[in-house]
Amino acid sequence: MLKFVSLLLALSCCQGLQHNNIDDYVEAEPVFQASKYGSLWPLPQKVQISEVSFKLTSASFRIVDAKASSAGPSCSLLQSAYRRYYEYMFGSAKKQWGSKNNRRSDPSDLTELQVWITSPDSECDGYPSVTSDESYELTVNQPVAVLKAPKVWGALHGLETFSQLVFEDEYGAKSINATIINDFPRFQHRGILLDSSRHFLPIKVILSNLETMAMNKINVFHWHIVDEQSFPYLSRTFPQLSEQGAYHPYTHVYTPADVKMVIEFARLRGIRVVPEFDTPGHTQSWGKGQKDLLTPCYSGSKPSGSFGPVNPILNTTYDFMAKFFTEISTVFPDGYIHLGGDEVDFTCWKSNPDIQKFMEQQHFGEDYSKLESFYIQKLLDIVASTKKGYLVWQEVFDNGVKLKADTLIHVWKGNQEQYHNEMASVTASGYQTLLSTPWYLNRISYGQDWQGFYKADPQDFKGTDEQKKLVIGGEACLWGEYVDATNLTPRLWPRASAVAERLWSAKNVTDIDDAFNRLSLHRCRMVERGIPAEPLFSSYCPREYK
Ligand code: CP6
Repeated sequence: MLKFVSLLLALSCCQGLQHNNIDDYVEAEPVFQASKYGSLWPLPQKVQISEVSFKLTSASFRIVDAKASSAGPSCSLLQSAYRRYYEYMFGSAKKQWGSKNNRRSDPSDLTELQVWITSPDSECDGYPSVTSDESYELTVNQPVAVLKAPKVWGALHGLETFSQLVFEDEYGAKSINATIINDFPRFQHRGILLDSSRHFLPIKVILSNLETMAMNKINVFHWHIVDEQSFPYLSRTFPQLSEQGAYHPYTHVYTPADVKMVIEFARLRGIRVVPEFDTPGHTQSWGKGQKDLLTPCYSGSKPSGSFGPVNPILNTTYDFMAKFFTEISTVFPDGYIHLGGDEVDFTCWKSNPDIQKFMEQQHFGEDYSKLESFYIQKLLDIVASTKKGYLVWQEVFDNGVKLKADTLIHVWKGNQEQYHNEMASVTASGYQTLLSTPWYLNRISYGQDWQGFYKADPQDFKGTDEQKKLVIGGEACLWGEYVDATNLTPRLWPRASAVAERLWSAKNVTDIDDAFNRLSLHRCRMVERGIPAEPLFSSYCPREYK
């Protein structure tokens, strides 16, 4: 077996050797070769790495505000990020951090990273949004390294990149090469969906995955918080929803304080929290705590005792939704709410005589997708009145619901040809869109499936440049039927990292061998940072036995 190539050789080039791919795993001989980009992930837009290197020591190195920065010591978002990244680079060396004396240093050491927020409004106390400026410029040189960013959001990404440039030489000393990086995301919406309904996800699992999202420059946590199986969201307005609908009314719920904590933890890492409250389907758990919300199904002329989707023909349904989404719009600060609208099963609606009568009155004929649209349209009006934008699953568009022009259509269905067609027709209608179909991480198989995730490109469909611009990004989905706290993290990472690079880096970053080499190191770094990310292939990490 070939030896792991030392990170010191990160600058040597890498032609000729290739790792083995999925098709020859039987005789696979793992070969690791250093990328000239070291362990950078996702790859920045423009990178120049020189062969000149500097040493960093925990005793002498500091991350500080640049004098001209518009964010000073009062910006706790940045101050806590400095501490976080200092600890990632040097371990939790509490003694060194903050002690001004004992700063012995070699003249060739790099002693400072100055963080300079250049725009007058740093947005330090704000929330990230779909239009946030996430760009940054990083210059590592003597005597100091400088990280320039218009807003704190770019600075957070730049700190992560800086920490990825630091490597250990063969004696364990920290080093960094002189480097110039100019970076910004290819897509504004780079998300991960987690599902806390099929299995309850403890807060600490959610937080640790937000931390990992930041390491991958993922900026949206799509929180599929409730579904058929359980309703863990504790609503102040309707507490009976989780009292009756959660797996457990006290232990398996997200209290208002929990939700606040998730949102603030995410904000400090430049991550938006977009909640999904999926209706009218996927709502069995809602029915337990809210009488008459769901449609009673009939067996012949009698109610069967079971219930179907939300009952779209009662005024009480819309009164409930108005109150419920008014609460949601104040609890979640993001500009968008995901309203679901997927996979509505019409069987129960069809069986119910009151619904049949309503269908006749409305001249819907036998087309129950018209009834679904009737419901969704009323729901969209309710949510629009809370001043929020909304995302919906593709069925809502497919059914021809009249949508506000700024609605985001989330494409999740079909094979490659089908989702390409869907992206083409959604954008031809002028809507912005978001892709998930190729990134269902809940699907697992033997081998390096990350390569398939890596190769999918959200703009690879037939359409004009105008249409391509309407693609705002994508999301990796980890549906929860077979996932709970025991297996969530290794199932998500580093597979979601493949999606992260596709959504951040330039379109022409497609070298799968270079990606393998960088991703192997990035995965080892996640492991060193305490994240149990699964291996890509036969290999070992440089410091795994420490
Ligand atoms: N739950 C909800 C799900 C899925 C969807 N919506 C889903 C469908 C197919 C697969 C995985 C998940 N579990 N509410 C579809 C958007 Cl393969």
